Amino acid sequence: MTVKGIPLSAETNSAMHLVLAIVQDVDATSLSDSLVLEKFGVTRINTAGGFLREGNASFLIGVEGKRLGELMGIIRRCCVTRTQYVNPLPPIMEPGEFLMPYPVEVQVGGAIVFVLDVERYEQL
Ligand code: 2BA
Repeated sequence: MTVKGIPLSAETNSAMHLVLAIVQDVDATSLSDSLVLEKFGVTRINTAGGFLREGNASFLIGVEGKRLGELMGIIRRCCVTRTQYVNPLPPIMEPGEFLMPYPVEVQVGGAIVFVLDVERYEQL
């Protein structure tokens, strides 16, 4: 049985995955466009990284196991590793002390990807 072309058998449902991909803001539009073009169902959420505290984007993508490789290829192609410089938070200083903070190099991306097994998926 299918609903809008989505197989509902328990067997096929167990092959569904939810991919959570956290990507840099600059890559988000190209990733989103590519996924829609290739007919992946995708939800984009504006998020922020805990370390850099900069905006990034998180994608929720429900995908059948057989398209997982294709999906990972698109994410890999669209999301680029970049170097950023961060000014570390200065330590608490005593009066009269002076510290020149040096920026620290941090590599960000291409993407942080979590692949979760989906127990049940329905489009109601
Ligand atoms: P942020 O937390 O802003 O981290 C940005 C980059 O800073 C990270 O890049 C990593 O290179 C570095 N970084 C993060 N925490 C660090 C720490 N405690 N000490 C030193 N360097 C640190 P990515 O690893 O590519 O991560 C990019 C973004 O993906 C992260 O942004 C965060 O939003 C998310 N992320 C990464 N790992 C995660 C995880 N295990 N769970 C949930 N979200 C994660």
